[in-house]
Amino acid sequence: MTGCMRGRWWLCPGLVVWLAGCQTPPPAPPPQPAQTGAAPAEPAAPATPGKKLVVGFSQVGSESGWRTANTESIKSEAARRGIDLKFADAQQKQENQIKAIRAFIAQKVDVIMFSPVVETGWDPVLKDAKAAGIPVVLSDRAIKTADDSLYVTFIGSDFVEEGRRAAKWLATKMNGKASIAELQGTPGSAPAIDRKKGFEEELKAHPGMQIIKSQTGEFTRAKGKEVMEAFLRSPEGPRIDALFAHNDDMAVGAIQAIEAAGRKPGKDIVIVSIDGVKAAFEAMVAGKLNCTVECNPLLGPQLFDAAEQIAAGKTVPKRIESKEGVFDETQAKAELPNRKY
Ligand code: GYE
Repeated sequence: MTGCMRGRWWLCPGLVVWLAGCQTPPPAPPPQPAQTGAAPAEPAAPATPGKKLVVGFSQVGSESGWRTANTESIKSEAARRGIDLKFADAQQKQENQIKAIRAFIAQKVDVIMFSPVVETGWDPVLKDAKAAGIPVVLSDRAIKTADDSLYVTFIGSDFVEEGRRAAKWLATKMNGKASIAELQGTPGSAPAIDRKKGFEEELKAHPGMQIIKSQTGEFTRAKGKEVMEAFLRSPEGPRIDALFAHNDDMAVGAIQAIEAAGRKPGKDIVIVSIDGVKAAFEAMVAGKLNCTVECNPLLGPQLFDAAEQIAAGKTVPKRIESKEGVFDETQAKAELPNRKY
């Protein structure tokens, strides 16, 4: 018997209507009965009034300022809504996330959410969640799967677009000519893969801009610093006049390495990164970072809106995008007091 026939609407192919790429999701349509299968479907069981919603969340880790703000948004929003949140930190390890998800299945939580550290390798555990009838929400990072029915919705940013925005800004700033060092995020993660893709896509329009060094800095300050030191010591080091860091933390680490090497970050080496955390705005105000492309970590409200709708048997969009902008050094001072993370 399929989940559909048991009235588990979130398992039904074709029921979720909105497509990837929608900037502003239209208002949620009224609850619908399952539409596939010959037998009349039972309505999805709504959450029992008065019963606390139980949500299991497996977080990537605490690698960056972005992640700290994301965790805080999730925890505070759950508390505000009286949701029973079971939170597990995977310390950047997929095996820990798989263990946490299995524990949530055993505990029969109402909804499972997780931020997948890497894109692949999730099908077996998500099949178990599906078999147990527990809906899954992807938070911030997408997965690669041949079976989209393994999750209900993915809530997060368009990382390819962020990469494009970073390259567009850099091309204008450098007049289409640059020797770029790139600090990549966690290997195999959606933001590292997609930000690189978007950035390189945009560079094609600017033949004078080339990536001459590229390596992972694991999304951390310490690794960003270490790898930038190595870049600067390499034979290509003296030619580097621009840096693209996949997140602000690595850019902040790289700034230290650039200063230690006797060069001026923000001037000798123009720096663009992604996230928009407070430390990036402070570095811009200090003239050491040139631009940050915003990636909104405050996903708690959107995540729990979705969890509550799912538990109430309502349809949610398959893809929910967070809204974000681009801020450069000319706007940093005015924007700094508004930053919430
Ligand atoms: O950019 C980075 C964090 O998945 C969007 O993960 C997130 C990324 C974010 O470690 O700072």
